[in-house]
Amino acid sequence: MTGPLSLAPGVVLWKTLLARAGQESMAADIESVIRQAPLFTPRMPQTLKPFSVRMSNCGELGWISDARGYRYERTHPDTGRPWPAIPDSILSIWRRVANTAAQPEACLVNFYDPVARMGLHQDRDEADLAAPIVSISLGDSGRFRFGRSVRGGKTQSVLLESGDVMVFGGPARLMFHGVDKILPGSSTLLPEGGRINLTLRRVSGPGKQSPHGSSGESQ
Ligand code: MD6
Ligand code: FE
Repeated sequence: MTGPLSLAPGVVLWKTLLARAGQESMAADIESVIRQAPLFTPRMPQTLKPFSVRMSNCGELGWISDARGYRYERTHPDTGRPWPAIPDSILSIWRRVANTAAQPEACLVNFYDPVARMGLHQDRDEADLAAPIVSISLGDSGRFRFGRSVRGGKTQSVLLESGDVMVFGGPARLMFHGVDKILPGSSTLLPEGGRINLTLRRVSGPGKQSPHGSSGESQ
């Protein structure tokens, strides 16, 4: 761990915040999440083109994308079951770096095989843009590109390696970003290879309580 590096206003990178043992126990926790909530293939709402990244979620709310659009749902699109709880190993990273008393409501699990990538996008399906997004990387390294708050602005890229944690908040909260490339074989953490990225988010508006199974007053 080399302490927080400020990459741009609102973008902070904690290199190897998780040492190998912490990465291993978090990978085991994610494996258990995926056993309960299997990876699904999201599709672009208009074209129905499948994403190359497969996804799952834990937490009260999970992000999905299909013909009905991008949105948060309380249940898995294939199994219909509620998402599993966010494991403590992941919550404790949020508490260390998010700098807010609020708890995350959603944890999106992205799984990249060696040829998967994620196009430039903004994360703006959340009503609460005051809270940061905390991103945790496990397994193979990924080249993460981020840039200005408008499409077409200048971008820079950074290699996200296993155990790295990035915080995206404040002026960076609506910045365009994506993953250009996975570096196969760059980590021995995941036996089958690939990269896992976790993004922890607040979803409902600031000041609202977590919905906790009530009738969904958020948004
Ligand atoms: C990834 N990350 O690293 C994709 N979004 O695989 C994201 O899309 C992301 O890292 C919002 C904030 C931080 C992120
Ligand atoms: Fe994103």
